[in-house]
Amino acid sequence: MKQYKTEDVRNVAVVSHAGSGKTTFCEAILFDSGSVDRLGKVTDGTSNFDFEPEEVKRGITISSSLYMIEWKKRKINILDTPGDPNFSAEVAAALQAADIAILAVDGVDSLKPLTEKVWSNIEAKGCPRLLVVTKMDRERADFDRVINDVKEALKVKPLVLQLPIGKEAGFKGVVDLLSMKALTFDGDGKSLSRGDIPAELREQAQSKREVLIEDLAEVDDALMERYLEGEELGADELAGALRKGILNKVFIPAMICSAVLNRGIQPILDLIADACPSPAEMPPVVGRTKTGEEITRKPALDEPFCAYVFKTLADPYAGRLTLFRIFSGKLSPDSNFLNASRDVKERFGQLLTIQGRHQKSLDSAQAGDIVAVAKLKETLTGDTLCDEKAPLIIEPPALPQAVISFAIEPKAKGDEEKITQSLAKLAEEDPTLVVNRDPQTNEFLISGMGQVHIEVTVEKLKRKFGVDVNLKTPKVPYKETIRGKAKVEGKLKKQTGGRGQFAVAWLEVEPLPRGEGFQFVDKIVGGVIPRQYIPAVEKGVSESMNGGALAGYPVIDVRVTVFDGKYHEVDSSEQAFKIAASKGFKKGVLQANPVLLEPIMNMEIIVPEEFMGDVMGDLNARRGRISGMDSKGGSQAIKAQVPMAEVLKYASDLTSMTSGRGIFSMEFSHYEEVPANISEKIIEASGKRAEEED
Ligand SMILES: Nc1nc2c(ncn2[C@@H]2O[C@H](COP(=O)(O)OP(=O)(O)OP(=O)(O)O)[C@@H](O)[C@H]2O)c(=O)[nH]1
Ligand SMILES: [Mg+2]
Repeated sequence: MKQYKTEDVRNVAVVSHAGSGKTTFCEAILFDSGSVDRLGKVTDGTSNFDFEPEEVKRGITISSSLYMIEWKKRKINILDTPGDPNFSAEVAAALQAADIAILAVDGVDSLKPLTEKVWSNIEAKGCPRLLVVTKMDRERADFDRVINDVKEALKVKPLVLQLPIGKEAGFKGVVDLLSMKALTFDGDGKSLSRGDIPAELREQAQSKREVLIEDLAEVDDALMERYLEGEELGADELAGALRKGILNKVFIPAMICSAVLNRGIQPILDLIADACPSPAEMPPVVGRTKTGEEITRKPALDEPFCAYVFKTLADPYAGRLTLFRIFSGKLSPDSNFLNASRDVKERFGQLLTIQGRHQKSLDSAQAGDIVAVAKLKETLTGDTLCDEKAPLIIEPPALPQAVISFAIEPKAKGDEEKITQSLAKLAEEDPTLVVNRDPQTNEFLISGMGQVHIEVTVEKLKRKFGVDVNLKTPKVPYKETIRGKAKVEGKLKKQTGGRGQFAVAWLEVEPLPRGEGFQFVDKIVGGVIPRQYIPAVEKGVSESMNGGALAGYPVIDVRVTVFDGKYHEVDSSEQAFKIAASKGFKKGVLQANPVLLEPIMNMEIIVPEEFMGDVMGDLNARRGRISGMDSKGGSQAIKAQVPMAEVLKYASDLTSMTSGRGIFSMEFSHYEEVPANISEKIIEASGKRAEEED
């Protein structure tokens, strides 16, 4: 394959909220650039980006896809990302590989709460960005409204480069305000004609151009001076100001298109090729040495090789495919390198370029490019690959916290092992998938970013690995503790022929502050319990803490003091003291006012204002305590603490409450007492309440 210079590469990630038209826009790019012969559609399964069966079935993007095209002799790597918040980690990962973010906003729906979330990802990355207003052919598509919303909600300055020609279904093309020409598209949209601006748009175009020129002049003091003196600025000067303004993020250039009709795509490609920065113009990548010192690598060929792995594909047959962005140096096939994040050496086989679901082999790759290799052994997403002699680690973006958990069990007995292995494979390509066994409930749990994430995981388990599983709401890991103190005698006395068993341990049980766990205090004096039996007493207590006296849940936050006891020369043993202590502890807990504790979660919920009342009322009904509210451009962020037992299915409940427009995040905060009426039901249901015995 042709080798491109770093200066001739452009890396763009198309990002936005769900369904804004990102994939369709990317399809039109493939078609216009001649990479494919037919315009791919997400609606009929012919998409070159959304090709996984789980994506086709739902008509949404789940996994980001890469496709390389050529436009004006430039190599443009396009990363199409999912908009669904279930897969938001894919967006952050794609932005790590890209230099330019294209925010695709639906011309009808404009911004949504989620667009702001995505925008904060772009801001965190700090890269140049473009605004593409999509679906201009739809009824009530309104470019001006989107521009105003972007200005207000995202606090950036849109740079309007175009005007639409024709409305809705009659959207024919655009007025290019820089060249003051009308660009119209015919037939399949590939043929573009340049002509005069239609008479009815001339006046509007003129006034918009004036604003545009002034905005561009602001990029450069010298240019501004000449502009203010009334001088005419040349096309080259304006183009230079546009490049500089994009690179320095002075504004966000705004363009329009209809991807379904394939209108307006080519001018956007021109802007990417002509005015957007190449990797060579990007600041050096920052990493750290093993000892934490900061080091940088310039995007140049004479720097040591370094690359960041932003994506892993795990195919059960073809094996692992590792996608990475090269930040410095160059690379040839069959070379060795260091995975600095894991401190292991790996060997590259064949270098590959990714074209949607297909791959092509590459002779070499260099700074600025996005490529892949197959069958690396140790390397996973988020790792840094580098020259052995010049190691550095690039910090991966923080992964979002899982918000939903399910207990998972095989439909067929004996598939447990296969489930564990297959889930581990899936977690390789999806770092937001968390798989673990709850030590308390002994359930096998999968946790993720939402209902859809978990459902997709289950479908992939079946499709890729042939394992069928059932999902169940997980059990809440309740705990038990005590509120009062008690002094009790733990006693074992058995005289049934032969050698007897005898031990007495007097214990004091008392509560500890929340989160302190377990303390054991030995206050035995005068050898009333011989030294060698004290560890057995502690063991007897700690083992019986695993199943409390109320409902069989683990007991936490207690101090147990052994302060007196009795023993027998012949009949006492370690075992006897262990049993005596265990009986004593259970009795002590029952006498010390035992209570049930439940996990409380910290939640942040973001919803459009219109759903505020419903969501707040619902939180109250779930015993939630609202701790803060913050309004951000049409949406409300609510912070609350809610018992875990009440939000096990919150992801799907919020979706139905807000027609899918709400998002939330949740993490464990602390344990708290369960209110008495609820506690009584849980204890009843457990059937494990202990009776006091002697
Ligand atoms: N009328 C019209 N519909 C469009 C256009 N672009 C996309 N659509 C439709 O909008 C819907 C969503 O399009 P996608 O391209 O899948 O949107 P997306 O942003 O990639 O969606 P996610 O990846 O799931 O976030 C589909 O039904 C498309 O056919 C357009 O330019 N005009
Ligand atoms: Mg998509």
